[in-house]
Amino acid sequence: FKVSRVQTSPFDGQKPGTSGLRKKVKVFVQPNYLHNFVQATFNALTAEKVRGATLVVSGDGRYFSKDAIQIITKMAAANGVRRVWVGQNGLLSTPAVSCVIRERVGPDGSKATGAFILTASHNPGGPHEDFGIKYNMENGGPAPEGITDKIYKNTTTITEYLIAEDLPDVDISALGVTNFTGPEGPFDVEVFDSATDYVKLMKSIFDFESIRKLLTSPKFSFCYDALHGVAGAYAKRIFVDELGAQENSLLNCVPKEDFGGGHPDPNLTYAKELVARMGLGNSETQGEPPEFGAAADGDADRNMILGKRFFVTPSDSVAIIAANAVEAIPYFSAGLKGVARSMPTSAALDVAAKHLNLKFFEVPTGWKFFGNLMDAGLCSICGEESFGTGSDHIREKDGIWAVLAWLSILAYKNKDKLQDKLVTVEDIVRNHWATYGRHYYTRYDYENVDAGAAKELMAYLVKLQSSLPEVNKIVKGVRSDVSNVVNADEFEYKDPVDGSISSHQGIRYLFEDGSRLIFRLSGTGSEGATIRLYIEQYEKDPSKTGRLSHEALAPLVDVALKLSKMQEYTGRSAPTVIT
Ligand code: VG1
Ligand code: CO
Repeated sequence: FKVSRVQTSPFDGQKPGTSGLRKKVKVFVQPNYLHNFVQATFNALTAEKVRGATLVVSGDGRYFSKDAIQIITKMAAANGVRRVWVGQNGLLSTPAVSCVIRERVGPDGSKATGAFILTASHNPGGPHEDFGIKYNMENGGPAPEGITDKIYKNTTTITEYLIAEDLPDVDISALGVTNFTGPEGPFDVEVFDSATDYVKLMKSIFDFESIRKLLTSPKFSFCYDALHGVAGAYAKRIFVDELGAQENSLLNCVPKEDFGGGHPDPNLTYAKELVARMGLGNSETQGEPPEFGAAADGDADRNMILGKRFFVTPSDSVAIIAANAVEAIPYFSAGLKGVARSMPTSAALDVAAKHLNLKFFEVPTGWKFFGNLMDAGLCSICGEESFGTGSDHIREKDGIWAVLAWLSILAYKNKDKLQDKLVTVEDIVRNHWATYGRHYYTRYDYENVDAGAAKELMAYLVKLQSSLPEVNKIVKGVRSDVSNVVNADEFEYKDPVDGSISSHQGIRYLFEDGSRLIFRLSGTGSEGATIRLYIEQYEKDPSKTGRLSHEALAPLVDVALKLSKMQEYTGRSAPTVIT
C-alpha cells in the first residue's frame, strides 16, 4: 500500500471527556472528523511510539463501528503501526480490551501497546444517536489527562493526516491474519476471538467450580441482561457454557448496532425487562422472580446487581465485595492492597476500609485515576456510584467481573448449606448494614440542560460555598431537621503516585452528621449539559437501616434543590433520571 498525506483543518469540540470523545453519529461521519481525532492521538503518542506498535481496535459494536475500524486500520498502517488486532466482528468489551492489552500474546509473540476503544458506553446507539472513541495505554487503562490534553491540543492545530487509502477493507467477521506490505515493511491485521482471553482471565480469578454449584442448584435462579450491548458476546460463554446457567436466563444477549432501540444503561429506569423479572418496579411479574439478576451497559464495563425484589446500590456493592473478597475470591486470598472510590460514591467503602484496616483513596470521577494506584500496588478493589466496579486484574471497570464477584460471595455464604434456606443477596446487604451502618444514597440527573444555565448554577454553588453561615441559613430555612454544613469545597485531587493535580472535580457540601451533597457536570454527554446531584446520608443505628431510601433522603433532597436553585436555573421541576 501507499501512504497519502491528506490536508485537513480542525473541528471544534474534540475534547475527550470523562471517558473519551462522544458525539452524535452525524458529527462523527463528517468527512475527516474521525480522521482528525485519530491522527491527533497518534501525534500525541509521538511517531516514535506509534511506529512498530501493536494496536487493538474494537468496541461495543454500535452503529458506525465497522466503518471506523476500517478507517483507523488504514490510518494505523500509514502511521507505521506494525499490526492491528480486531475482535471478531469488531466486538470487544471495554474490560476485554484492557485484558487483551495486558494478557494477549499474538501468534508471533507480539504484545499490544494500546487500543482505540469504539464506544459511547451507556449512551444509546444508531444513526441518530451516539458514537465514541477513546485511547487506552499499554497498562490497559484509559489515557491519563496529560495525554488527553495533548490530543485535544493537537485537534485544534491539525493540518494533515496520514492514510493508506488503497489498503483493502479487512473482513472482520473471519478469524485470521491478513498480511500487507507498505513502504516501511510488513503490516498485519489479525481478527481474533472476542471472548477467549477474557474468559481465561476470569477463570484465573474466580473459583468457577463453586459458582457452577450455585448456578446449577435448584435452590438458586439467575438472570442476566446485556441490554443488547457487547456483554452478550461473553454472557453465553461464561454463564451458560462454563457455569451451567440455563440458556433462558440470558436476556437481550445478542449485540445490536442500536441496542435494540434501547438505552444500554443498567439502572432501574432503563433495564426495564430485568427490573420487571426481578419483581421490582410497578410492572406485574409472572411467577417467582429469580434469586439474582444483573445487567450491563453497552460496552459491558458497568453492572447493576439485583436480588429478588431487591436493589443493591453500586456504592454498597463495592463495599460488600471489598468486605468479602479475601474469603470468597481466590484472586484476593492473600489480602487486599487497598481500596478506592470516586468522590461522589458513598462512604460505605470508607467505613469497610476502616474496619478492615485497609489503605483507602478517594479519586475524581472516571476510571483513569484508579490505574495509577493499581500500577503502584496501592489498590486492589475500586468502584463508582455509577454502576462501575472493578479490581486490579485489569485497568477498567468490569461488569461481568462484578457479577462473578457477587456470585462468588453467594456461593461462599451458601457453601455446604445449599440444601437449607438460601442466604440471599438481600440477606448479605442487610447483614452488611447491621455491621457497618447504611449509607442511604441517590443520584439525580438533569440531562440536556442548557449549557449556559448549568454553568451558572455551578458558579452560583461555588460562590455560595465560600460562606457557611449563609449556606446554613438556607439549609435551616428549608429543613430544621437536617444537620449543619460544616465544610464545603470544590474537590481537587493530587495523585499520590505522580503528583499531578486535577481540580474543579465537583462541589461538595459536607454535613455534621456525615451526610453529603455533591454537584458536578457530566463529562460524557453529547448534547447540552447534564447536572448530577449526589445525595448521601449515613445511618449507624442498626434499628434505622431498614427505611425506604427515598423517604430517608427526602429532607436532604429538599435542601439540595433549594440550595442550588435547581428549578430557577434549569427550569426543571424534576430530574430526567433518578438512580
Ligand atoms: C459517567 C459516570 C462516571 C463514569 C463515566 C464513564 O461520567 O458518572 O462515574 O466513570 O460515566 O462510564 P460523567 O462525567 O458523565 O458523570 V462509561 O460506562 O461511560 O465508560
Ligand atoms: Co460503559
